[in-house]
Amino acid sequence: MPLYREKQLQEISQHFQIYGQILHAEACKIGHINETYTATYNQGGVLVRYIHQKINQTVFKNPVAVMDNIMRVTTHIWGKLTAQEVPEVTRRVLTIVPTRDGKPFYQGSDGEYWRTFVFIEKVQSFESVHLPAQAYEAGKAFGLFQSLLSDLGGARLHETIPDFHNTRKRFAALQKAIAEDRCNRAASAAREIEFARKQEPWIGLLLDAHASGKIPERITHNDTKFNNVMLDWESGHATCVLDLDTVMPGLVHYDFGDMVRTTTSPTMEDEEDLAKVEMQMPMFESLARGYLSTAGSFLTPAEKSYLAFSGKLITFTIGIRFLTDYLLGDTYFRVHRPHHNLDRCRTQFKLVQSIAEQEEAMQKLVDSV
Ligand code: GN1
Ligand code: MG
Repeated sequence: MPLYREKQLQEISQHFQIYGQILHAEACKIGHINETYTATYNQGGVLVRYIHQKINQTVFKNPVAVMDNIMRVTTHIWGKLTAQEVPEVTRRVLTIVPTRDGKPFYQGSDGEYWRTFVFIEKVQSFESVHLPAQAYEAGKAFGLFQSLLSDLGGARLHETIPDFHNTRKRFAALQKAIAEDRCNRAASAAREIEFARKQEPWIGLLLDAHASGKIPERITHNDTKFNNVMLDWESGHATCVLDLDTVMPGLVHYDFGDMVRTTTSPTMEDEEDLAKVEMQMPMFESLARGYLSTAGSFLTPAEKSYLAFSGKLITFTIGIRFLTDYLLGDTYFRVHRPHHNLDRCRTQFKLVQSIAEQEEAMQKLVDSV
């Protein structure tokens, strides 16, 4: 990490209510949006770690609202788990470290927003799933998350990114990017553009089902990719879910769909060898069983009937977001190589195809659980 960053983190760390001195910090490469650092502190001879994170304001226009949601959600979950006498509650929900003036964030003189979390030790996350048991754990953890928030009182949570999973609007944004073709990249993505256009007939199905009152709004995580689940080193069980920036009102399908996207194919999100990308039924079965073990009690039959479809829809939605960003010149998702967003889009579209081929069988399986 460059020296100026170390210096900046030293300065930022002083604003949080942390005992001891910061020794060093490492940049964490996971995640496409925020800037994250793991910092080690010397607390009277004992080394303790914290997470410092800079909120990406291009993506999150209202960081105060983001932190307000996160405080409410984590406080609520902590209260419920504590009342249930669940052991080691601070490993099961994120703990925000307040600033010295009692706020959940620190705003620097440059206008940037920083926040700090307690680092959860002896857990790890993975970019892809190796075992069905891991898919089960992911489903169970996010189902529990939704279930714990199903009775959150007070005002509706802030929509930290309006229309985040609105596939119709995402599709319109893609159409616009194609028409403008600012970076002269449309020709290199001709096949993907054609594939995207062909899917248009079904992209509004969930939005319509919600508009007609068939499926309800709930509180959802909205970014349930597998690397946002922390698994205990020893037991392999999920302890906690991360990345709460997009917790807001949504449909349960946004969460389940993104889990299908990130737990059922053995590959990473940017796998270039498309032959390896496929929806594997044993993974899906475990995912669905895990999810329904915690969310099954509150889901309505109508909600359940769209679970397999949601996998296809959300994978497609993220695919067109990658494609749009590629056409716009990679301004949203952090990229690590040329055409990275196009590669990510191709992987998603291959998975969409694989899900479409097995959609009926997937839904049958959900119905049988
Ligand atoms: C972004 O930052 P990260 O990697 O958790 C994105 C998600 C996408 C995901 C694709 C706020 O999440 O919506 O599904 O990349 N988050 C935001 O990997 O746009
Ligand atoms: Mg995220």
